[in-house]
Amino acid sequence: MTRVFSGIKPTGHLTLGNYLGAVRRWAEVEQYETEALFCVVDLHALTVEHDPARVRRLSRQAASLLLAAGLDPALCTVFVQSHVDEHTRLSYLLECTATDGELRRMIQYKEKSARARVSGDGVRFSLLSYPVLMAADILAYRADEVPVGDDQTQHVELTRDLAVRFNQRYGHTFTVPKATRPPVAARVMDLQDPLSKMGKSHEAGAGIVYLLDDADVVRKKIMRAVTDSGREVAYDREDRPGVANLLEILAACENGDPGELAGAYESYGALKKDTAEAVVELLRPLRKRHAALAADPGYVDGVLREGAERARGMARPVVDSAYRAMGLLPVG
Ligand code: AQP
Repeated sequence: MTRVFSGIKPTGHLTLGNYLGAVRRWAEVEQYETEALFCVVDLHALTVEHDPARVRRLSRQAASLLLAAGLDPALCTVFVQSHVDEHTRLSYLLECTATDGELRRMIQYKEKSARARVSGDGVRFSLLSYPVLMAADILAYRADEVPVGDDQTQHVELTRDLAVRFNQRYGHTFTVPKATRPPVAARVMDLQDPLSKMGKSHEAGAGIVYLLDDADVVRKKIMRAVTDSGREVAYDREDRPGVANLLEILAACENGDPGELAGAYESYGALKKDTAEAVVELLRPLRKRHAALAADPGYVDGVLREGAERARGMARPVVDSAYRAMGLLPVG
């Protein structure tokens, strides 16, 4: 059976981008069709300025939202990265496999390190090495596929390169994984700045729809989305990014096609109204289940404990064999 691994960083409140680009597919497809592991990758949240109490709170909230989105612990493994030591054990071996040059080429590193420099925060070394930890997250489970939004494909490419290099140098140890993406909404854009990705760690603003926003807030944000100067509703990502973003969001909600949907609208106002209602309806059950789960943190903690145990059992032998392959002396 195909094995799947994917993760979400507790760097902010989960957004519509996270849901349409990743989590919805995990819940609707992957957990049924594959052997799937889904992880709150909390160590990745430490690569930038963070408040420890907030990271803790957001980690539990992210786990609750994954369950509220429909992940079923009887079908898949849901856990927190820092609960399974194998990720950091393997990360070091992969640091000894990766090169400084290939890490400095990562687009996210270039963007985030530039932002950190401008704001006067130092650039943490872990920001550079973060894609190696991500590679360890995936390779420790010998995952075949990594369902992600577009922004993560470069990191999955690096993971593939590291797996191939390690296998060639030290003997076959890792499965070489591939990224998979959703058919639409692989990159949901900020509603106020449709040239930038809707990101949960970005400064909170009117352009980001959070999964836990009230229905009226969602409506307001979508109705105020920046569109383009034209009037005709056309699906054109290059020239009409704002409208294209709305069409993609609507298409994702309705399992439709953005190009075909464009033909059904004569005004931006009508498109915004339908998109807002579609998003509100899509998120309604999730918000309801989340409210119930938030009232029962003991249940969520139990799921994470069992998930970590299962994950550890899967990762341990793989990481142990990587240690041996690289020449480390086993405990006598
Ligand atoms: N806007 C998006 N559209 C489609 N997919 C998205 N994903 C994230 N944003 C979008 C996908 O969601 C999964 C988890 O994402 P993440 O936690 O790694 O990234 P984030 O929400 O983008 O969080 P940050 O902290 O704001 O990340 P940076 O600043 O690194 O972009 C992934 O599968 C991702 O592709």
